[in-house]
Amino acid sequence: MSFYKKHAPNFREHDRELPDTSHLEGMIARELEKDIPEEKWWEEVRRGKELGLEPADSIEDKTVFSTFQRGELPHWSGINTFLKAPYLEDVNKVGEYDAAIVGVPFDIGVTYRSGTRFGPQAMRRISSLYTTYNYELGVDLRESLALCDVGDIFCPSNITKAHDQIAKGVAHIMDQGTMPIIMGGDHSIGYPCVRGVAECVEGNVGIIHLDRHVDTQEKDMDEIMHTCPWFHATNMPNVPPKNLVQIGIGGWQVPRPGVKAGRDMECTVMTVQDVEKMGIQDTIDMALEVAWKGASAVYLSFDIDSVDAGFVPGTGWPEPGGLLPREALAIMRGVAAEGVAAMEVVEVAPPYDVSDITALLGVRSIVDVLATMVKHDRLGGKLK
Ligand SMILES: [Mn+2]
Repeated sequence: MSFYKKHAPNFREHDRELPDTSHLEGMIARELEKDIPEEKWWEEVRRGKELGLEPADSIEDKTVFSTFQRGELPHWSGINTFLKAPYLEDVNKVGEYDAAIVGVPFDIGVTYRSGTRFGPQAMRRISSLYTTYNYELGVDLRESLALCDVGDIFCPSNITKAHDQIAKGVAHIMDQGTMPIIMGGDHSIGYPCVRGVAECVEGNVGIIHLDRHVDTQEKDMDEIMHTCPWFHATNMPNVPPKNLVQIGIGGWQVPRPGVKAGRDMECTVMTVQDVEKMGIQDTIDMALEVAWKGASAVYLSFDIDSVDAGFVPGTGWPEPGGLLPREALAIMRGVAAEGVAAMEVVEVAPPYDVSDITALLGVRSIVDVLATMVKHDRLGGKLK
């Protein structure tokens, strides 16, 4: 008897009717792709040839080639804005876009490892690894979202002055009706970012905050460090602490002064074990209920260290036992489906990163939130 027959002695056991696979996300998503337009892609290709010249004669496939690269391809080369979105040098025109990426290269609010000042550039660089299309969601950001990169906020080495610059920059973007996507920077920037957002919102702002650390103490070593943003943010009249939800908190790096302040503020805290017990959907539902209660906007703050240290070596206070990347992403997508006014990704510190994996997760959180908001009609419409 030949070997393969020993391996499968009765092939007819598998000769049954095939199972129905049409309900699989994988199958549904494959169908979704056919309804996505590709106009903007071809526009980009045309622009590439116009500005970057027709390719050399020996190039056989002349459809996507230009002599000088002006578009997405090749992924490894080119000038890296976030996702190769247009660089908007004139910020007076930011209102023409649905969402604006803004870097906040600031890290003098750290209490251990520095390096998050390089976070925005690392995320921009590795964002070139991604296409603009997401399989499961069936969304192509290039086709459905006017996205720009406004570059970085000019941050001086003074916490108060830098915070004022950040609040002014974020408020400028919000004020033009554009969603700010903030790439930090250390977590002290959460305070000025929310300040900028809260200035532009009529009504209350809730905060959904993924972190291992509470970040709710008033001062740390006499300054408003990255352990302090929510104490100050929730002192603003339209940012009630009762609308602050913290997810992923726990472990051995939570300062007791912050816990004490959080107790007084009556914010909501969920540990990793809470998330595990409740499951992702109940976590999302509870977070949304609390953050949106009486609020007219929600701010999303993703501290990359909310994720287990094994996945995010490039951060200032890595801690084992955090969320899995897919849990953090699923929670953020669930939050984004209801719409968020602005989002920050903080504490990506490239000097300690390995193979860009920390920066890559930071990028992923942004594109997932953007695509989810597009999918649920919470964002978009300015694309011309
Ligand atoms: Mn943290």
